[in-house]
Amino acid sequence: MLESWFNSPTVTITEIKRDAANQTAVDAETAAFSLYHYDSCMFCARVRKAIGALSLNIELRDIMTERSHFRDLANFGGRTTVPCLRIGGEEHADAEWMFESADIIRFLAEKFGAS
Ligand SMILES: N[C@@H](CCC(=O)N[C@@H](CS)C(=O)NCC(=O)O)C(=O)O
Repeated sequence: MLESWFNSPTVTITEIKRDAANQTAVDAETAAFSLYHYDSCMFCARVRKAIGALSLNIELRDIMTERSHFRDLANFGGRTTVPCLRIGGEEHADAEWMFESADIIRFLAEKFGAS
């Protein structure tokens, strides 16, 4: 049952492979993203799976192993729930903090998935 939940997509994602030039362009865009997560969180695992399927290089920030990530999430994101996608902004205060695994997966699939 757990496996069927994990594999039940909130959106359908087709696995993406890009040529080098396109991957470099996407990498430049996702350089401004980071995913706050931890290993044993199932909601985080579902987002990590989508990130892998979309061939995205997004920095993973584990809030359990690095307490400064937990503090940043709480202080700037305003919640301590993971997963959370931090988007853009030179400073944490300027970033957008997107919560909810389904919203994050939908956002990434719409932006970087097969059109
Ligand atoms: N509906 C949320 C659920 C997220 C959730 O419950 N995350 C748990 C970890 S698996 C969490 O962060 N709990 C700690 C807290 O709520 O502060 C989603 O799909 O992202």
